[in-house]
Amino acid sequence: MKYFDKIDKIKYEGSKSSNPFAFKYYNSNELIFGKKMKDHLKFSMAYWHTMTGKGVDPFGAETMERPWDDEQDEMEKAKIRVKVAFEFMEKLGLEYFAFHDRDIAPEGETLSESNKNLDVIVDLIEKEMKRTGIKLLWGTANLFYNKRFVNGASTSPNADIFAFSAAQVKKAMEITKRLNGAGYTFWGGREGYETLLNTDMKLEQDNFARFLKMAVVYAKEIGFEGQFYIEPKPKEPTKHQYDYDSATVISFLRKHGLDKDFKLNIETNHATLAMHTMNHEIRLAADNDMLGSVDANQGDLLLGWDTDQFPTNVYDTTLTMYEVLRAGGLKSGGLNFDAKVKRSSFTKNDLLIAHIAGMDAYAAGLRIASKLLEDGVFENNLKDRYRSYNEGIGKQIVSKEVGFKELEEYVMNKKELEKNESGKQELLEAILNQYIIG
Ligand code: XUL
Ligand code: CO
Repeated sequence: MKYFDKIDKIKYEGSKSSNPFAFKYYNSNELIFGKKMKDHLKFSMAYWHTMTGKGVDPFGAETMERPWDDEQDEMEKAKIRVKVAFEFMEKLGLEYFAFHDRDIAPEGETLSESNKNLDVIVDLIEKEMKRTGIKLLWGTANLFYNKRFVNGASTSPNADIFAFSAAQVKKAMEITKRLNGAGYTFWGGREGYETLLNTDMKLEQDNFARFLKMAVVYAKEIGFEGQFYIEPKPKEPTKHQYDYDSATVISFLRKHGLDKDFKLNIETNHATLAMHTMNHEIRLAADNDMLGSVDANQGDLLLGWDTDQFPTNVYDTTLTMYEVLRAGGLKSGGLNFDAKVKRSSFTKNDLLIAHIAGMDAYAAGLRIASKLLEDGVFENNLKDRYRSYNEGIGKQIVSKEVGFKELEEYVMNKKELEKNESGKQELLEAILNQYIIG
């Protein structure tokens, strides 16, 4: 049975189109810097929000109309969802997807039962991937939903939970490898704490590093060559998440000698919860050679929690794509819509429309960002602003030829220092507007 057969495959109709089921800006094969738009953007569907998200919030029950979920048996439901997922991705021309183990198959009473369920569903997914050519961007394990993870997974004070988590990740890595996943993501889930009154933070963080090392060792053992990612998030579900932001994760990985084995999967709403902009987070990762992938969504700046909305803010998508292009693109990564439709957007067609809106916003952002880069708008300004480091004393500082004594000597009897110049922020913001509005 097909669930989206009343709507044709979504096509590009251009910015004048009023068809809600058409792309206005995303023209998949259009070349930008000699590369197809779709290969710059590598859009991915998040199985958890799109296939299993039901619209519950702390105040209310499910709202989503998902006719394919009418089946009562959990395994049957999981099988139907595979078909729906691929029908949906084909309709939109989404070439990638991402999942947690528990999104695709129900959890059994034992790990062995859960693994058997997974094997059945992975068979089906594998067939659909062959049929459609759709690829797995990354896999992951859900180490936060079940009550056993109440005190964390690899950072739980209970070693049995550490063991269970390891076994669960082992299987999730195996199925990711089997499905040729380009990556495997570790999002902290409940790896964090509420109060130091009951927490041995050092042991918990060291255990987290031990866990990641075991994953690296096991990947080598099974020949999994996908990229490992860590996804920073500052808070929620715990007050102090250990993977707070890019800077925290990078220093943690370096401390434990894991920085060559991981890159970052940076999520827009997590960046803003950490009081950073998304472009800051990406720039920091890229400057440290750790930009991996992007969880594309947006938060609501008036709310203090992770709303995971579809990205429609073109200002933000422009600056995100600017950083991605500036960093030379996403290699193994892509733009994964870790985004859910609003609780009140409950029809199945809202799912299509939300993805179209997100894809269009990113396509528009990509186009604008490529022009900004091509015209050297910000890059030329940077060159000019920092030019004092290309000659004279600045050059000597950069090439480590001078220390405090030489610098003292340089300024000691100088009556006038080189004049400071305007940072031109408003001018640059106005130019950015010109590029966005056209
Ligand atoms: C949670 C979140 C996760 C990860 C995968 O905020 O972003 O969905 O992306 O576990
Ligand atoms: Co995410």
